[in-house]
Parts: sequence; C-alpha cells; structure tokens
Amino acid sequence: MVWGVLNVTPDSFSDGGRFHTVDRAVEQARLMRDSGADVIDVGGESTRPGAERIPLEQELTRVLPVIETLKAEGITVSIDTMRADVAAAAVEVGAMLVNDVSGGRSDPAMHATVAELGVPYVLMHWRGHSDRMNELAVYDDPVRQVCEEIEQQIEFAVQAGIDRERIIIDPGIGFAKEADHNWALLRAMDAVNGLKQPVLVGASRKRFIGALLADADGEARDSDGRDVATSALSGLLAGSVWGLRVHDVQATVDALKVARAMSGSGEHG
Ligand code: PMM
Repeated sequence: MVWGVLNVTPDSFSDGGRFHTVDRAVEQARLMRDSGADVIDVGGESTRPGAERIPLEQELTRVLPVIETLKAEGITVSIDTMRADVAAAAVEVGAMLVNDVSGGRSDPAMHATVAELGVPYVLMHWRGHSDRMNELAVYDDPVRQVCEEIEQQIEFAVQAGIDRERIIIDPGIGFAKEADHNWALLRAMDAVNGLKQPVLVGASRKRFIGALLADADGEARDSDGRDVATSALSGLLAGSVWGLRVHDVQATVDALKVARAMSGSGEHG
C-alpha cells in the first residue's frame, strides 16, 4: 500500500505551506492518486520536531473541507490526527481510516472513539509531543523497546474495544528517535513484523535522510532533495512492510515495481 502525504498545514517541515488551501490540497491529492497512491493521508497539525499544538477548531477547519471533497471524488482518505474529536468528525465526512501518531497516548478518548467508529487504526510508536520529543530519544535497545511499547499500546487499544484485526502498527520513524535509532528500526522489520500486525513506515523526507545526504561541509540536504533516497528506501523495504507513507508517490510506486520485478513476483518476474 502506498500512502500519499497531504499536510494541510502552513508549517510542516517538508511540504508545509504549499497545500494549505483546499483547492491546492485537492489538486495535490489527485496527482498522488493518479500516480498510484492507495490512500491519501490528510493531516492538519504539524508534528515536526519543536512544533507547537494548534487549537482543535483550527485543525477541523483545515482538514474537513479537503476530506469532504476527496470523498466525493472516490479517494480513500485517512485522517492523520492525535485528537479523538477530529478523528470522529473526519470519519463522519468520509475518512476511512484513522492515523494517530501518538498511538492513543495523546488523547485518552482516542481508542474508545476509534472502537466506536469501527475503522482501521494506525497505531504509531510515540513517546511525547513534538516540543519534547528530542529529549525522549533515549534507548538502551531501540528495536526491543519500540516493539514492547507498541505491544503495550496494542493491548490498551484492544481493551478499549478496537478490533485487533483493524490495527496497523508503525515504528514512528523520526518520533523521539535519533538517526541511528531510525536506521536500527528500518533494519529490523522482522522484529516489528513479529508483532503480527500490518506495518506502515513513514520515513519519507525525514531529517535522518537529510543528514545521510549531507554535503562536504556537513550541511544536511533540504527536504526537497530527499526523494531519491526515500524511494531507494521504499524499494529496499518493499518485501517487508505492508505500507509506505510518502510524499513523492510516483517515485515510490516506481521503486516498488523494480523491487517486485527483482524478486520475481511481478509481471516481469
Ligand atoms: N510522520 C509524520 C506524520 N504522520 N503518520 C504515520 N503513521 N507515520 C509517520 O511516520 C508519520 C505520520 C511526520 O511527517 P510528515 O507528515 O511531514 O511526513
């Protein structure tokens, strides 16, 4: 599954500011759909490191008109939110999935709300809000701890009534994680798959890729220049994840075609 990122925010680190009018957001969603995105992930609140929270009303105003329009065009939409009220309002106007980067840790009402809504739920590994996440990036064994923390949230979600079969997990690349934690997790998809839930990975354009591609002076590559590396990662992850959440959908769809052909499982195999 390829999830196309649609941040309807003025300040997201990579595409922020470009799609914060409804028309432009819808146009970008159509482009991603035409490039092969299975789901468009609509978010109204930036989660970039250091970002401050926005009021509920502002988040609703940003996402609901976009979701309504995409729904009318038959596009499958996920709502990227940490708020139960936004999840419920978004599903009411047509979102088919809830993507909660906090895995239910931000809003105590999220799990019960999603249980009631009866939609698939992306439960991401998360330790705290953006203003604190750098200081929370401390691990003895990142792979073991991230898996254990996800497992615990799955149990809370199931206790609140979410059907286990509707839970998609996500290791939360870049959330309370340093570059080496991200790479350790990306190399350890077997361990994450050991939790026996579909796995979604969102590494697209993130800071650790910018750091990997730093120039000779150690200056990180801008987010605009991270798509080729992102698609290389998509190709390498192809056989071991259920879904990839990316900005440049075309590049990842192409990488997946290459991966399939190379594994002999595609039509050119
Ligand atoms: N990353 C961001 C936002 N939402 N959702 C999931 N499930 N996984 C992620 O890794 C993730 C996310 C932050 O960055 P971006 O929206 O600018 O890509």
